[in-house]
Amino acid sequence: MRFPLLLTLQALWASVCQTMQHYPAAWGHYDVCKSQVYTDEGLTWDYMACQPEAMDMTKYLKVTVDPPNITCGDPPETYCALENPYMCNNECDAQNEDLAHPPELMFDFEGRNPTTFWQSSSWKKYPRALLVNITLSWKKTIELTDDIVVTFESGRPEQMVLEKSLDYGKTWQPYQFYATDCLDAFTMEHKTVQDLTQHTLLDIICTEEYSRGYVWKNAKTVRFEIKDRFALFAGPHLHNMASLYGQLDTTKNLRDFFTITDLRVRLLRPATGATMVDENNLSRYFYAISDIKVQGRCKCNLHANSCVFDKEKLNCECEHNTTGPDCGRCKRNYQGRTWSAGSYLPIPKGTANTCIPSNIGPVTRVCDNELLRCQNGGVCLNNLRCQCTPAYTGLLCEKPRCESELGSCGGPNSGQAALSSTSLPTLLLLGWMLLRGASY
Ligand SMILES: *[C@@H]1O[C@H](CO)[C@@H](O)[C@H](O)[C@H]1NC(C)=O
Ligand SMILES: *[C@@H]1O[C@H](CO)[C@@H](O)[C@H](O)[C@H]1NC(C)=O
Ligand SMILES: *[C@@H]1O[C@H](CO)[C@@H](O)[C@H](O)[C@H]1NC(C)=O
Ligand SMILES: *[C@@H]1O[C@H](CO)[C@@H](O)[C@H](O)[C@H]1NC(C)=O
Ligand SMILES: [Ca+2]
Repeated sequence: MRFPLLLTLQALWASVCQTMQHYPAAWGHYDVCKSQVYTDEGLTWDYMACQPEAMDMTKYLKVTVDPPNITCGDPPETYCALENPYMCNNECDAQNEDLAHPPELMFDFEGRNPTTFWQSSSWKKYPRALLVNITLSWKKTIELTDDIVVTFESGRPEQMVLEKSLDYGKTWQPYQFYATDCLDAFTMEHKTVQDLTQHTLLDIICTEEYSRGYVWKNAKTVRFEIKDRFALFAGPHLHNMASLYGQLDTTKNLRDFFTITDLRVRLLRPATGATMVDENNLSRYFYAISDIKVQGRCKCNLHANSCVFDKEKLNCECEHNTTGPDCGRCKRNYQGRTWSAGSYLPIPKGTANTCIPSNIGPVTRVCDNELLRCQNGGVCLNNLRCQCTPAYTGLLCEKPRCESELGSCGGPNSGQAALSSTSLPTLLLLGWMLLRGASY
């Protein structure tokens, strides 16, 4: 009874595949790399462009705070409220777990109150700037899929820059500037993401939207708006992701804009809540961050639909016979053509651009009728081997048979002539074999 069951399952699977093809919208998220389909030749694999699910990327990062001893609590310190210098009940002590504010608290689970947060030491060295860098590193290329949101526990900083790196922290580019006064802080005009168009989407702007108004105690977040930028192509509710994917496919700059390996929050000036800094009570000025949100997916060049965290590092689980952390090259023995990324086009299945085995394609011919010609009357059979006349041997019939049976040859000139007339193709063949050997 097993046999009919198997057949039924196969029929079911095939009909599932067919159904999926009839409703492309339902699976237009590029979440399968291949599926089995019935064709005239029977059951075969159909390969598609694919990508991992978007996920909470803060679980996989390493955080570094610079300068190293800027986190509060060593030595212990008491802070006053920004709004009220007499309200000084915020204590920080690195030695006491209940009073410590280490960097990890920016990424822990935020349940109900009270919030947990990282805090810097206070602005004791005023008027020297209080500069802090918070660097998030993934050791993996990732693509952002949602807004970056930084939630401040105290006032939002008066000046900060969000930066990104695409080369594991070697070089940095600004993503967005934030200030209470953009002109004064960065000699830039104030803009918001709403001022951007499809043509200016890659512009780096300075915004005052997230720095002003410490009076509203609930305004605690600073954003880098990914979704508003996506919406310029995909429409207000991102209902037309196909349009965005089409753009991403054809515009490398756009793709790279949303791609990072590291992020850096550069805190340049804390909230002061007034035009004048109260020099008599600098315990009111510091940075405190309760949460940072980063949503994204591993960049796998559309060759993987999952990404695993192993040995402290994210890695794509590559399909389509690709390999590497980002599926950025073809596997050994699958270098039949040069590697290329998968493509979102045509929507919704995309193109897998799989790597193909090295031993198919024109380069693997042993003989043909142009360059690799069989010598001395040999005949090329199916490009696979030369059928030599009785007097000759070798891959291209280039060797007189008598060479192996020393001394039994005719004149010394006959061998010589045969050798020189065949040397070019033989060398080509030899070189080709060496190259192939090296690529294995
Ligand atoms: C913060 O990073 C920037 C480069 O992104 C660097 O120039 C600056 O010196 C760093 N500041 C600190 C306090 O480490
Ligand atoms: C941090 O360490 C440096 C040198 O190691 C020192 O100059 C600086 O005063 C320290 N800062 C704090 C806030 O302890
Ligand atoms: C200033 O800070 C200290 C703690 O450093 C606090 O005891 C004092 O009440 C604060 N306020 C004023 C107005 O001095
Ligand atoms: C990769 O190679 C294996 C072994 O030849 C093959 O079974 C598989 O279908 C290939 N996958 C793709 C996507 O070409
Ligand atoms: Ca927290």
